Amino acid sequence: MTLASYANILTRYDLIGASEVKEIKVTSKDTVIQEIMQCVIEGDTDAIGGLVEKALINMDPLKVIDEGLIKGMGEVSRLWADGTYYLPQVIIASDAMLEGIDLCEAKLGKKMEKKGVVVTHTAEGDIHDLGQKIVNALFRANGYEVIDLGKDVPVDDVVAAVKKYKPLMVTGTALMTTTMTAFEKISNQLTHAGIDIPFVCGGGAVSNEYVTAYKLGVYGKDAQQAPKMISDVSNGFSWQELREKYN
Ligand code: B12
Repeated sequence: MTLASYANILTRYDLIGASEVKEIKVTSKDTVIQEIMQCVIEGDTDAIGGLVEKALINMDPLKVIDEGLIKGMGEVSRLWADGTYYLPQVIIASDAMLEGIDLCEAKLGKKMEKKGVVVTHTAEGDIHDLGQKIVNALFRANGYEVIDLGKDVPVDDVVAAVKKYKPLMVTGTALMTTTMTAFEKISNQLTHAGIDIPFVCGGGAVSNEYVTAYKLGVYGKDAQQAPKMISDVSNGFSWQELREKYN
């Protein structure tokens, strides 16, 4: 049998059925910020670098992260949740976001003296590390040294890092109900070792109710809370006080 037409020979069948994005629900009055959000949403890794560089000429890198990159990625999560986006689109969107974050971090990182150390990780068995990467960028942007343990980090490695680096606080990100249980194990081991620092846990899988059920646990709903929380810890807040203020 001969093929009547070659028009669809390179069709991405995994994307067939993905409806066009009809309405973007995030907007900004600033044209460059709007374009950056659009780039993340469309996963445009060719254009994102130039636009972020352009924004950084006269804009605070933190504003570019908060209002452009994070908001754009938030919209991508919404489009995934309502079935408009499929995984390939989410992945290229996250590539674009991370490229932008790297540029903002490069601009911010060098000029600040470090205010203290924080250990961050994504839960054992979990490779969803976008939230952790945002948190890392915000900590660095605010002058903290980040010991980034990465993703899928064994419980014992988190505990060992806390013992080694003696951070102001430790954070965890979990996006799966099957992986978030690692947090309670970390809390138990730290408590057993007599370590009494805040363990701020976030990510789509966890909730206030879950995190506040174990010792040291403080629920981090939004990455933007992370620098505020560590600043409070620098000012002497215990994990109980942090919990009282934020949860
Ligand atoms: C992107 C994505 C992926 C990417 C991950 C890329 C990466 N490098 O992270 C890829 C394609 C690799 C992937 C793989 C899988 N995924 Co996935 N994925 C998603 C998706 C679409 C978006 C998640 C995301 O990145 N959101 C954006 C980030 C920024 O959000 P966030 O991490 O929650 O962070 C925010 C807050 O929570 C908070 N926060 C986070 N951490 C912290 C920490 C602190 C200290 C603070 C203060 C705040 C904070 O701040 C951030 C916002 O400001 C979700 C669906 C969804 N709508 O959420 C599914 C989802 C998480 N995935 C899911 C699954 C099942 C999988 C797979 C198992 C699929 C498979 N069968 O292979 C694998 C996982 C393999 C593994 N072992 O981990 C499920 C999990 C279900 C569950 N509840 O257990 C979800 C919910 C999809 C679904 N509805 O089924 N996935």
